[in-house]
Amino acid sequence: MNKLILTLGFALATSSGTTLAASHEHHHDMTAQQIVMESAATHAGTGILKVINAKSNKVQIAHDAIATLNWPAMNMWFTMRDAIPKDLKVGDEVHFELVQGENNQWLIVKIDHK
Ligand SMILES: [Cu+2]
Repeated sequence: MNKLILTLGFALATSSGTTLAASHEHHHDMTAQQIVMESAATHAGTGILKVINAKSNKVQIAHDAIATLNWPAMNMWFTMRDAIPKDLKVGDEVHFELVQGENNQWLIVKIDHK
């Protein structure tokens, strides 16, 4: 969560009223807490692990509906930000957390047994 820490650091550094970069001016009236919430944008989901592809570090999950994303239940591939936990196996019920990474790709940043 380096990005999160950097963003929060930026908010604290700029809240003292010194120079504010033009590209960040829309954050000017936000509290540090609001900036953290916006930049985190983590979505939680649950589902069943269908396929594990260790080589590409991807998993396919039959996920339940994710209300915060307006997603219906579906079968979907996700890239793991970190290594796939070794204790997970196909058929397991899982809960996970998603963030949108670069190239708008959805990354699982946390996954565990439900
Ligand atoms: Cu989906």
